[in-house]
Amino acid sequence: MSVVGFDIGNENCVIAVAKQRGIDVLLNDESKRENPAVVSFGEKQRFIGSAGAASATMHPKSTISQVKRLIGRNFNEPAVQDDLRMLPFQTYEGPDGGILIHLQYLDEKQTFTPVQILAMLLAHLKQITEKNLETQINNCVIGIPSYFTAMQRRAYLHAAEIAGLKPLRLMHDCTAIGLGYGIYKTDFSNRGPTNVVFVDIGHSDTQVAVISFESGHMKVLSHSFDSNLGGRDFDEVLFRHFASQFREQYKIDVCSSARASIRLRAACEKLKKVLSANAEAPLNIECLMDEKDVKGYIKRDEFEKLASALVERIGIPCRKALHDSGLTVEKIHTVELVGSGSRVPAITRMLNSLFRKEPSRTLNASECVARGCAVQCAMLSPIFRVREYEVQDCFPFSIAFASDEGPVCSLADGVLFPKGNAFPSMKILTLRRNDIFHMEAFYANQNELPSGVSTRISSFRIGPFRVSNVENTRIKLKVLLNLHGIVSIESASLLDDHVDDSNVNNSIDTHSENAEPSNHESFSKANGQFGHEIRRSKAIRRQDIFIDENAYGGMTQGELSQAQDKELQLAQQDIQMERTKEKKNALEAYVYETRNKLLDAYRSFATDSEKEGISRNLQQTEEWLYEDGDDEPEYVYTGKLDDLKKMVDPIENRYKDEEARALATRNLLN
Ligand code: ATP
Ligand code: K
Ligand code: MG
Repeated sequence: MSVVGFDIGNENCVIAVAKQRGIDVLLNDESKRENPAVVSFGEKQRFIGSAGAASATMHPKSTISQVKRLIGRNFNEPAVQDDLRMLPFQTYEGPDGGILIHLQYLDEKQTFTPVQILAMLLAHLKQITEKNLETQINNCVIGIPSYFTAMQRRAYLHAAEIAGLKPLRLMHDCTAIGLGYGIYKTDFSNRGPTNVVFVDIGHSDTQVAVISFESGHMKVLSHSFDSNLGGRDFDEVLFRHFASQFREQYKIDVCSSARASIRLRAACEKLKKVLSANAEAPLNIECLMDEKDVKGYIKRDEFEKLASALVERIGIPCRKALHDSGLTVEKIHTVELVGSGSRVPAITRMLNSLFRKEPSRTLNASECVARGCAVQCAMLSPIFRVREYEVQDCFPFSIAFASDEGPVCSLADGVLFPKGNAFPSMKILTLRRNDIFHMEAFYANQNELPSGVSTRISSFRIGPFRVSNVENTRIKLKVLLNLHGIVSIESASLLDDHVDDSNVNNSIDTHSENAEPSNHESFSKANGQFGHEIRRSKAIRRQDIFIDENAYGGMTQGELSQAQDKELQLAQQDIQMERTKEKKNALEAYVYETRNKLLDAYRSFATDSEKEGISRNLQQTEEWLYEDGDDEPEYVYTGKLDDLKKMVDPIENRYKDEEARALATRNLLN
């Protein structure tokens, strides 16, 4: 069984695996540790990861990147529209309000959901992992932003299922980072907890968490974020700067050309990276537009001025995380800076003055999420022994429940899990109802969510059931905020107080019920707490009630298996094309090899006319490969190879016979 952690970034994905001696980050076919989050549809096959990034400029309209921004979101959200404007592929609103990606592939107009694209990416990462480990994998832990809603989390689970993966946990990125940080560290003070702020600045977002460490235990005190602020925004500042400069200087409007925009954006990203290490940097792009070569130049000071508002904005989630943790700056021991977007030096300076200490970079900035996820996977895997370590995460949004009769919880506005609630967590809701009823789970506070995101989670139909005496009957709901951060009603039961004691049997639950809503904070403790305060020990008859959940924006089983079939079909096409390429290469190699042998090994075993005939055929095949035979089905290449072999094999056989004879003679002499 495998123990794998995946970091799915908006720009880069990282794979980490746990081995007995520690955590390894896997290399892909190009020997890179980072896999671009890109799926590119070429002429006849898909290119994913590094290969996808390489084919992006060739097929801009059928190259899908930044799918993390789109997954589990609605087409009409303003933030989604902002993203779509910058992405070169075509999108439409789906019938459920989601996003559909349209592109031309294999001579057809094809439609994919972001879930399907993410599944392709995950399947690619799975393939790299399996090749490296030389075994099949299923179990994994996948990092997600803490600000993901239930709809986004479910979308990840669906994508994983389509890709043939089974996430044991979707883990908040910063929690994974904290785990990787805490589990190996042995020098925590034993005079109280060590409080660390983690700041992860990625491609499109910034996440902050305050985590308190003690030996054998970590507790996330707060999560906060800006879901629209990352490295790409710094690129955009440079892009706008140079686009306007080139408009004046060269009279070109870069924004009017998709290709030129992609190239200038890519050049600006490079420029930004150069500025992280140098005080100034040049920009040169040949033939950017209208056959014009462009030149530019910028100093780091000037870039920092252009980007100063962005740098300031990073301070906002930092202050919020600190505030929500209930700690003051003096109580923070360390600030750990991760995510490749954090390499801009001005960010370090801002954090230094905000937290009044130099941020540390003791973690591997681009690998720490995947590494932490691999550690978590090892902890959750039954075959792996990991030291005892408790991870307590907290959930960043308030979750409420309402029924057809209004809010159901005793807390304000129906909130059952207030913001900051530790999870996984099980809570009990007790209601009085006499017939089938509906419940709705939703995020209680729109302001806690990224702006414009829907607050809907799920609706539930509970029943039918029959109650004769409402006074004596309660409906008990077990509500679970699970390990993935998805809330659901796990079970509903009807409890009837008026039962004769002599009727006690298996279906009777003799524990008393706590006041509503009762708290069972952490998963491990949930089971033990039930019988704790027995106030009245009365026989209660229990009957399970059917729950029908309708998850907002989820996929049906039918849609899932359809997507699985489609993915299989696409994967087979890719494999077929790879095989065809191999066969073509084999033919080409045979031509060269045989030509050399004719001059060398075969020289004295073929007649002149045989040599001539074969040479002519080799020549023809070579020319054909470069012209008409450049793009043929597999059987054509294998057919040609067989034909050539038929001519060459007799000579090869004579040569081999002679070799064998010579060897036998040598052996005889020795
Ligand atoms: P996210 O976490 O937002 O989903 P991600 O994990 O893919 O995205 P990272 O790989 O952490 O993101 O960071 C990518 C960003 O880091 C890009 O915007 C890239 O330009 C930026 N970056 C990489 N190297 C440097 C550097 N040397 N200086 C400045 N920025 C850099
Ligand atoms: K990453
Ligand atoms: Mg990241």
